[in-house]
Parts: sequence; structure tokens; C-alpha cells
Amino acid sequence: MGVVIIDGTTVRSFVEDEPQFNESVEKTFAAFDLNGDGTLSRSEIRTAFESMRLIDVDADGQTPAQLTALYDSIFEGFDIDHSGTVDLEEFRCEMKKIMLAIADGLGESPIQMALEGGSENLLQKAADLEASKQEGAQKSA
Ligand SMILES: [Ca+2]
Repeated sequence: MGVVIIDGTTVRSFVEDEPQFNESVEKTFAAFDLNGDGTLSRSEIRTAFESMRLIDVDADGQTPAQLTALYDSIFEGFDIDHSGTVDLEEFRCEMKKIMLAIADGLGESPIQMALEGGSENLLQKAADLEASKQEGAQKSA
């Protein structure tokens, strides 16, 4: 787990850096594809989102049925062609939307986030990218 400080600009510039973003998405996709068949199933998506803890289960006091409905709706969002599985292209497309929505939500106010899930966490990658840019700026100054 790491603590990072990010704002909307950090997240947006990460998404807009296409080669970097695509590489990160591919790595994340591979990490979520537990059985290695090249697609993400409903249960793989659920496991992935549980591990990221984007949803605060305890605080919201959700019942198991409500949680299942919630993860189902996340899955439906990814499964754009309703094939019952999520392929890399669908995953990339939806992650981009989610990250841009997060960026809009953050705006210009930096927040401190405790991230779990290790190197496959895209917000962590966004923060790392920002940190490396700032290092570069300091060196050239
Ligand atoms: Ca799979």
C-alpha cells in the first residue's frame, strides 16, 4: 500500500499520454485475467474491483445482494457488446472513461489517497508518472 497525492490534472495527463496509458492498461488487464484466457469474466472483474477497494464496503453497509448488483453493474459497463466477457479493447475504453470521471471529480483539489492493489493500480501509476515528471523538472531547473 502506498500513499499518493493526486489531482484531476495528474489523472488526466496520465490518460492522455496514450502509449503510457495503453501499456498500463494492458498490464492491469493481464493481472486481472486470472485464468489467462485473454478476456475478463464477471468474477474476474469482481475480484479485481474488490482488490482495488474503490468501493468502501463497510462504510456503506451494503447487503451481499446489493454488492452483487453493484459489481454486476460495473461488469455491464465494461461489457460494451454484451458478449458476457470483457476484452482488452472494452477494458481500455471503460478504464479511460472511469479515469476521466475520477479526474473530473477531483478537479484542481489534490487529494491524498491510500492505494492498495500494488503496481496494477492505475491511480498509482498516474501518481508515479507525475512524480517522475516533477523530478525531471527539478533536475532541469
Ligand atoms: Ca479470463
